[in-house]
Amino acid sequence: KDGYELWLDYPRIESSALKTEVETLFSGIYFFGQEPTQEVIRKELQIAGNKMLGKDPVFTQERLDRTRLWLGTREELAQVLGLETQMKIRNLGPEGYWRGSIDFQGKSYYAIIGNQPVGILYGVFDWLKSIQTETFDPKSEKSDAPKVKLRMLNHWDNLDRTVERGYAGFSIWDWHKLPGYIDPRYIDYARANASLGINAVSLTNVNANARILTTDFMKKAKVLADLFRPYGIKVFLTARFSAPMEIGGLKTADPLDPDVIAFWKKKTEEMYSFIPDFGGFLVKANSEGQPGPHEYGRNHAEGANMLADALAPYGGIVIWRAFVYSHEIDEDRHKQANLEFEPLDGKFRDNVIIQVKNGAIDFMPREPFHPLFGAVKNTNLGMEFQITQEYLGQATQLVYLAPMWEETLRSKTYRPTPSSMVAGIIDGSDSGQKLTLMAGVSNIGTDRNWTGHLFGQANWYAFGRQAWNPYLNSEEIAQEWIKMTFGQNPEVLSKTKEIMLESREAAVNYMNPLGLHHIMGRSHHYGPAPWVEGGRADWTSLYYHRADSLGIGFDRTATGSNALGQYAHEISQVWSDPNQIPEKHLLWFHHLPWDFELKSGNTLWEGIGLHYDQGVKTAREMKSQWDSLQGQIDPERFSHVSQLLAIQVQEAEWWRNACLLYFQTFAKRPFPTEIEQPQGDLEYFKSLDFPFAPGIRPRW
Ligand code: BDP
Repeated sequence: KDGYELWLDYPRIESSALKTEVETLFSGIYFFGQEPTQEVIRKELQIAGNKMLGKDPVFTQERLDRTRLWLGTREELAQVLGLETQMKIRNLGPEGYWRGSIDFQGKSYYAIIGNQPVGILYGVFDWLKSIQTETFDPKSEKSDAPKVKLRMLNHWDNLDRTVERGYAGFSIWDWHKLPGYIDPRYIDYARANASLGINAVSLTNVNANARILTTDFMKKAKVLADLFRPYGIKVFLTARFSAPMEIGGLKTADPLDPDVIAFWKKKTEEMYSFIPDFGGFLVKANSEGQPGPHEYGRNHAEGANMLADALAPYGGIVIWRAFVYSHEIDEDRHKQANLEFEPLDGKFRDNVIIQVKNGAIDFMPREPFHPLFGAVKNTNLGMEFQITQEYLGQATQLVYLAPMWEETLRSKTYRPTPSSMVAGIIDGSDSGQKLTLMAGVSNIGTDRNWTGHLFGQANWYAFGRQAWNPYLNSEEIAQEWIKMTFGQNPEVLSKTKEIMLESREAAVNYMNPLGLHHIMGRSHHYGPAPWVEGGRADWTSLYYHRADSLGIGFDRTATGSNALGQYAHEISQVWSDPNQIPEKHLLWFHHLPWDFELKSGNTLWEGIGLHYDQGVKTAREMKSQWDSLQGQIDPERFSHVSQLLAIQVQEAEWWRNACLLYFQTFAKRPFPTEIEQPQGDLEYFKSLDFPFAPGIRPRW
């Protein structure tokens, strides 16, 4: 087992009662409709049946006699459904499903029903999951529907197949061989996404190449869109704002220029001629050197609306990123998105959604939620999480990210209502927005196991589940994933779950405890480098930790940058006080003396030491927990994870030693006696260089 099958491995059913139930249902399957989506369901049942039961399912041609399982839409099954059930299903919306048993003419059938074929597909995947996790009960009914409209992967894949911040090999999109050659992986990718309800993908890097919008590349993208359509997945592409100049021969990309407007209209029209259900454009503009409307004295709304108008006739949308900051602005980077977007509230078209990272800096191991959530009233806001572990150990570390996302989604924003939280903004329940989005920056690549680290799969999985329902609990998601990935062994389940659930806090502890942030290696972001200085200030560690002889931390209260002022009053008031702010965010918002007293009674300096040390201890525990499972997990996956955990322990020690030795040069205090004393030579740590670290394009 090498992990290629992901969570769709469909192991043989062990429980004999369950096996009998499932065998019966697989012995007579009837499809009411014949759409392409039904065909992909048929194929999935074929795979699942063979793997779980060792035989082909029987697909029947007539709906009663030999049939046990019905698959169809609500309309197709209307005759056999009571009015109440019909209403219930109707209310689940286009992607919802219902499954349960139906008695008809003295016989009982199990039915999986959607309003649309894609709902049936989701219902089937959910049913197969219930079999894999041994929770299937033919007598009870289940219905579900996604809470977020667009559940999307953002690939940061370049056309040359390198992947920005990708740690799992190269891009799975083989642009060179497209449109002629269809890699079977494309289908397995679509199956995996559909099994989670992911219904949109942006194929290309947000640092975009205009070439993707040329006719040749549209033809390639069309092939992928055609393959993904039956799986309910729409294709989006990133649009480079300067494309009118680069591929359109224009002298400007000014969004108010008639030729520029005409260029985008024509491009969009052409796009829809190839991909009639094209999702739209994802745009990074005026950020980190990317072109945008500011070059022409226009604002984000003018830029986004111009594209939105081109897409509107076809039902397409613009996803415009709020990850904007410019080094020319002498302002705390934390504040820039709000400064640029709050004044534009209400100015964006209805088919524009602003995609906001979970935090205001950049996918740190822990960030307070982004202050844009709750700050605008009339702007659609979507969530952007990063599944790829740019700042969380890349592909050498096991860090289960769902608890981090859960923490953000459940953060109280106090706006628009006193009980609002981030989840209620992005799913529309509090914000009232109709267009809703959760995007995750993909961690997928050509590695045989897709994600580099086997446990990276759990993050892809968890992202899909939380995008479907942002209120799901990360522990339950972990449990599902473990059962689907490793089977039903209770010891494997309990130990693996424990490892996963403690992994994120461990990473925070040995990397960025107490609100420290952005102190990793320059540009590749691998390993500790709190000493990085020089060059663009907000790309250095010193800018963020501000350690000096007096103390450490970034003052973002009213005496400092006042980024805190961008949050609701309920938050800014409490967090302005270093004794009241949750300690996990302490140094994010406060510069404090080394002897500041923490809740534990330790000084800040001691607390920093204790956290780093705790992180290392947990990493070691994770490794020994895993190793105790030897013989209970197949050797290939066992050894893959075990070796990577050994690396993780070394990296945790490296983080602790390097950071503590470095911060000690300012604090000038001894390390707390309870911790393992940091070993090594600071100069040596500083000299380490990683010119070939993955995930960045070589900068010659
Ligand atoms: C940062 C990455 C950079 C991305 C940027 C973005 O370091 O490679 O281009 O985010 O989100 O996390 O645009």
